[in-house]
Amino acid sequence: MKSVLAGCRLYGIVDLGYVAAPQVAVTTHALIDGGVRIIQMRAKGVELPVVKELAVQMQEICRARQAIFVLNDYPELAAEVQADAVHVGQDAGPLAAVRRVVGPGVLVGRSTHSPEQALGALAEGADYIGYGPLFPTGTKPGRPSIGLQDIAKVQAAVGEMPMFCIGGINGETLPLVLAAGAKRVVIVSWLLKQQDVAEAASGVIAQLTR
Ligand code: TZP
Repeated sequence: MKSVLAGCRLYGIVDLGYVAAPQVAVTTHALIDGGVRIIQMRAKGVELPVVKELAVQMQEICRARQAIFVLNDYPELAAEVQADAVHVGQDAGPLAAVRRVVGPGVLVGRSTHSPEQALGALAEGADYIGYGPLFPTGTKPGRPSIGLQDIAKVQAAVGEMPMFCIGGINGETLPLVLAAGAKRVVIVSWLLKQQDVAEAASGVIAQLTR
C-alpha cells in the first residue's frame, strides 16, 4: 500500500456531512473512476454502528478496485474492518500508540496545522500528513486557515513523506496551491458537489501531474 500511496496526488474524502449514507458506494466508485486511489471516510457525529457498516462497504469497494481505504478517527474500528489506513488528528496522542492498535500493516496519517506539527508528524514516522486548512472552509467551520506561505518549505522538509495540502481547495484555488509548491491535495466539498465527480477528479489529477 505504501507504493500506491506514493503515487497518489489527489486524496478523496467521502464526508458524511455531504454524502448521504445510501450514496456512499456510488460516490466511492465515482472517485475511483476518476483516478483517485486513496479515499477516506469521514463520519463526524455519526453513530458507530453506521460508521462500521459504511466502512465495511467502502473497504470492499476499495479493495476490489486497488484503492487505499482510510478510516478517519477510529483506530480500533479501522483494525476491525481491515482498513488500509487510519487518519488521526492532533488530539489522538502519539502515533506509536495508534500503530499498536491498528497493527503493522496499516498506514497511519496525521492532520497537521502548522510547519511545526508537520515536522512533528515526520519525526513520529507518519506515513503521510494532511497540511491545512490552507483557506477557510465550511467543512471545518471556525478553524483558522494557515495560508500558502509555508507550503514549499514544509514540502522540502518532509522529503519523500507524502504531504497532502487541504482546506478550501477548489477549481479556482488549486492553481494557487500548486504555484505555492504543493504536490498533493485533498479536496472534499468541491469535489463532492460536482455534477460529475469522476470527471472533476480526473481533471484535478491531470493538473497535479502536469
Ligand atoms: N482538515 C483540514 S481542512 C479539512 C479537514 C478535514 C476540510 C477540507 O474540506 P474542503 O471541503 O475541501 O475545504
